[in-house]
Amino acid sequence: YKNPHYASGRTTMVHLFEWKWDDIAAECERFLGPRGYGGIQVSPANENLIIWSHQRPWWERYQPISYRLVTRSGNEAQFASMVRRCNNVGVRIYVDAIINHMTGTWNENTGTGGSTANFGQWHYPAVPYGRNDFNFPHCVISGNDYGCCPDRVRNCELSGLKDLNQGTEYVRTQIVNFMNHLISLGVAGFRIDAAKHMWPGDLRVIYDRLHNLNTAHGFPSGARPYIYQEVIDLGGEAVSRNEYTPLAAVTEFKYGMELSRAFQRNNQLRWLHNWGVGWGLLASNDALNFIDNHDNQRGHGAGGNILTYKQPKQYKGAIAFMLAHPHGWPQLMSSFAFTNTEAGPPMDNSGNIISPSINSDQSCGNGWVCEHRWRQIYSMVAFRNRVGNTAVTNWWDNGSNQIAFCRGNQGFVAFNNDYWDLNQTLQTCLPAGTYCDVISGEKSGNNCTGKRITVGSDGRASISLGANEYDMVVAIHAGTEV
Ligand code: AAO
Repeated sequence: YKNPHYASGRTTMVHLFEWKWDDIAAECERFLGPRGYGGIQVSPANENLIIWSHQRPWWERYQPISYRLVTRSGNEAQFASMVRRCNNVGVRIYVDAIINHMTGTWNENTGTGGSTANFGQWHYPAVPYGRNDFNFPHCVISGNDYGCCPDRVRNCELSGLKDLNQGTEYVRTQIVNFMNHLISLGVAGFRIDAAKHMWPGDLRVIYDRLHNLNTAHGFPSGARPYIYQEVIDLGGEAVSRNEYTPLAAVTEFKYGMELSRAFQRNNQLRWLHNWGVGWGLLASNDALNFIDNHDNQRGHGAGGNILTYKQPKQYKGAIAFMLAHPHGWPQLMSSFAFTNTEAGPPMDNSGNIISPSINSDQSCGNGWVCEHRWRQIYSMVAFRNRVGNTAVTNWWDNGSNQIAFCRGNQGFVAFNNDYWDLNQTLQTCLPAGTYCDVISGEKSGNNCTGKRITVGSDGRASISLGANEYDMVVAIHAGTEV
């Protein structure tokens, strides 16, 4: 369950938060496939409660009302077509699976597919679930429970969301059928929402009943779905992430927290020389790494000073470090712009999601940020694909916030997060030649729209990065010779 089954040479997935299935299919074909992206985490695919009392917030999708594949992102036919079109261009789909709970009590009770429920009676006829399928006696998780009481974290409700009992055969069967349906449509895996709120033993049973990935979609025979479990564990938790790594991969929230701290100058970059398990991170293959996610970019979940698109220079620096460094499996965030932390995606008066428009400079419009289309970000995805499994070598730092390192003889990257310029001759480990920096510009034909960096026969190059430059990174790799 720890292999994403990316197409050959691909390494990185992006969360297209709240995108519609038809738009994702088009994005696979026109951008993600050609640019070397490996996969997409899509928003929950199953029917959720419509919550007009909060102007259709983004979080209504975390309130399932059935396992029918009908949401604001599209219906089952559109979902199936998206998966096929993306797989055809080498881009995998991972579904955010909400299996811990069903929607809680609201005055509204209609879902995106027209199903209804009677929450007070724990009655969800479109599955169907009834009272016996939920944990009993009824209780709600309080903030203190996270520090003391694993039973309460697992058996009580998360924010009043009706808490399914995965210990029962009937509930397991409904969940497994739902997930196997998605596998039959060609998805490559799942994010397991709120995994810490479910018992590892129950999850193991569910995972082991999942089908192999669909060979008709290009997966090798016998391939198991990639599973990454959402477990927030920054330390001091009653439920440890180590209870989940024996099952499958785990979301590494420490990754973005520590890099956000460093790139906001609350820790020096030089300390990143032993980034990885030396920092208390999960083992590389167990870790799904990211800077921000859809929760902590707006103060939900494990909040606290996480870098986002709103601080672009520091954010692009942290992302470049993540993509240049070999630890773990990276995930990028692709957002819609927001000020109100509850606000849903761009939508019309009927609540229909408005598609992103694509500007002539490749950026998005209509309220979509599309971080994955920022040159400094997609170019580092290509960098990561190119350097493969090579090790970090020739670490250099100035004793402060200027650092540089090589990836084998394939890539070189330097960062300047100090208040003064970087001007150094550094070992790049690359063969002699002139390379195009993929941060300040890109190679186009035999031309370079950014900085040219000349590597001598000794592998050394003169590197300049002004403190006030637009970006704090230079990156060159094999394949960018001009
Ligand atoms: C909405 C309304 C609620 C209403 C509820 C029911 O906002 O007012 O009661 O509906 O009708 C999302 C939204 C929720 C929303 C929900 C359903 O974020 O606001 O509730 O949809 O619509 C915990 C879980 C974690 C969860 C996170 C948000 O452990 O699994 O809360 N994330 C996922 C999704 C998320 C979604 C759900 C789960 C539900 O990614 O989008 O919710 O499907 C501690 C614990 C964490 C805990 C946090 C927050 O974290 O360790 O496990 O996350 O508290 O309660 C420091 C600490 C860190 C601590 C953090 C916050 O950073 O180091 O450990 O502070 O205290």
